[in-house]
Amino acid sequence: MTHTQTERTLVLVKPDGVRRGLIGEIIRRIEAKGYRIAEAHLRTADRDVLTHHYEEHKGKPFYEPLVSFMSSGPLMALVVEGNRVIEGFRSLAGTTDPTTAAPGTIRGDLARDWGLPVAQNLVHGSDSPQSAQREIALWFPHIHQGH
Ligand code: RTP
Ligand code: MG
Repeated sequence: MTHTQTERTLVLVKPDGVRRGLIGEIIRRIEAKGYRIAEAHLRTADRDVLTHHYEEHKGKPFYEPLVSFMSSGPLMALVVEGNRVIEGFRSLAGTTDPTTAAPGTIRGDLARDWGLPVAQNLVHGSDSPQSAQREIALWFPHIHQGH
């Protein structure tokens, strides 16, 4: 396999991950995979940043519970760098629903259930290069992305 592509993605350790003391375990898995933490910032997100972050979900039934959950305590925002890390981190995280996320993934191993009314699934990862660029600019506005 010769296809290599160094990328950056935006990862959030969501408030459930911070509350449960899993920042270290999640970063350990990211680093063990060979990715590099390029930026890190612990903060409680306000509704303004979350409105922009989740604009694709506006109007969906889980939108308001999602914004409330995501602003319920500190979260850890990370810029993670590595070979094809956008797709790779999504794979490391597992599918959205922790119940069916594969064992070996962050959500499959560590997240417990849907945590109704909204999935409390420990992490977020950008889903495309366009999302990654937009989300890194949103969470780390001082970074120059060079394109
Ligand atoms: P994320 O954006 O957080 O990385 O997760 P994702 O791509 O796997 O899932 P997405 O469809 O983008 O949904 C964003 C987050 O909203 C919550 N959610 N709850 N039906 C539900 O109750 C529901 N659907 C989505 C989850 O926290 C999900 O990660
Ligand atoms: Mg998503």
